[in-house]
Amino acid sequence: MTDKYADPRDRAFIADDNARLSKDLDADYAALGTILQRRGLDIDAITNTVASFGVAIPSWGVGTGGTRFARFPGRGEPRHVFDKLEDCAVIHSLTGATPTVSLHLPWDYTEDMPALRQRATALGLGFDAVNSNTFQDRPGQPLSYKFGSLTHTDAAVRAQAIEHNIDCIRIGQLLGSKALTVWIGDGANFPGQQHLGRAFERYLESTAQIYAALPADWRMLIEHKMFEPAFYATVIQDWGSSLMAAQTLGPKAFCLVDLGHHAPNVNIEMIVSRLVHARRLGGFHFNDSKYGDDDLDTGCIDPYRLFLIFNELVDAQWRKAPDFQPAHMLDQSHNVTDPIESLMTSAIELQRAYAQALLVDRQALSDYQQGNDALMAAQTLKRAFTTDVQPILARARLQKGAAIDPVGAYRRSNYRNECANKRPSAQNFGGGIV
Ligand SMILES: [Mn+2]
Repeated sequence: MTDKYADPRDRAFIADDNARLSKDLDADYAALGTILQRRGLDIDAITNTVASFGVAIPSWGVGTGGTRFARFPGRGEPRHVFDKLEDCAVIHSLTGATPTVSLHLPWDYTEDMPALRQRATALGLGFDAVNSNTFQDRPGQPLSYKFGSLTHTDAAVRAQAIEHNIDCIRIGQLLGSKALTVWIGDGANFPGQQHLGRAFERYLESTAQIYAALPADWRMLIEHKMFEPAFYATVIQDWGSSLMAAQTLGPKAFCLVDLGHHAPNVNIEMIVSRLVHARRLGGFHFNDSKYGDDDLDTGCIDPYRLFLIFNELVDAQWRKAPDFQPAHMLDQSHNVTDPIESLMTSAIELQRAYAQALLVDRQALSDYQQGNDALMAAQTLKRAFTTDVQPILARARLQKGAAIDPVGAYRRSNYRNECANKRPSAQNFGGGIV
């Protein structure tokens, strides 16, 4: 490998990289096509469906996240939101799977939001949900969120947090965003510290004021989280509280499922199914975890769980479930990898789970369920999951002018080296575990 830099967003560079790999891909794709044909599946139709899948990149994900203990900065990290956009464009150019960016405010605040939108448009990117941040104090902020924000006992603190969320909506409108994601760190570290019922009532009062400021075509996404930073009780700790809040607020409020925000071994696909039933599945923050809110790369620990979640999503599409339009967003924290490589890998893993779920023989599964044939029902899912869909994913990218081998192409481009030269190391990069 030489150190020569090539812009990984350049179509000619990608086409050149693909040229080395396209012959093998053609052979693999034809072979898989034959296998799927025997199962009554049209590979091209599946490839086109996979190609239409998109997931939003979290702006905070393109920098090194860090843990509660330390943060080890990476080389050439983005210095501000404009740099973050450039990195997001690299991810989208190489994967063809990440057409939008999800911003975090005030981390991504800039005086000139219209210029940010212009730059995004020039890079072929749009904006998904904006995320409000009332879980930390920013410099010069009059009142502290140390003991809560939207649920604080002091009405003045609640008013400040409400105002910030309404600001986020205004900024989101300037960017063409259509949703506000609300996650709060509010809760208690000790039994007795907080009146559990009253805190929830204060949450509903505060969010009702934010909800009232939503434009007609906007959604409010309520993100639950079982623990951290509150280690005894969080106000919106699970999908039950989230659903109650959404149903209380009104038809524009939905539940957002962050895969890492549950107790270990919780059946997340079951939660997805219930939220589809309630018509309140607003979307996802995808990541993976072994223990808690680990924010590891999507699909790196338990790809079968990810597949089972997509199985529910494809089932909902297949049944034409009403009000079913979940937002797909990544929410990861990268500590030991190049964030661009991790985010590309995660976007691809989502497409993999989606492709596998599209292979499920739904009529057969339904018949096995009806006949109480547990073994064959389970095998029907396993057969789809164990099919190597790599040629479908690569072909979907190729069709869109993206890379057959995104990580390989990225490394050959020397983009990170170029960033390290161009971007003096960032001291105040906004990031964290959310
Ligand atoms: Mn999240």
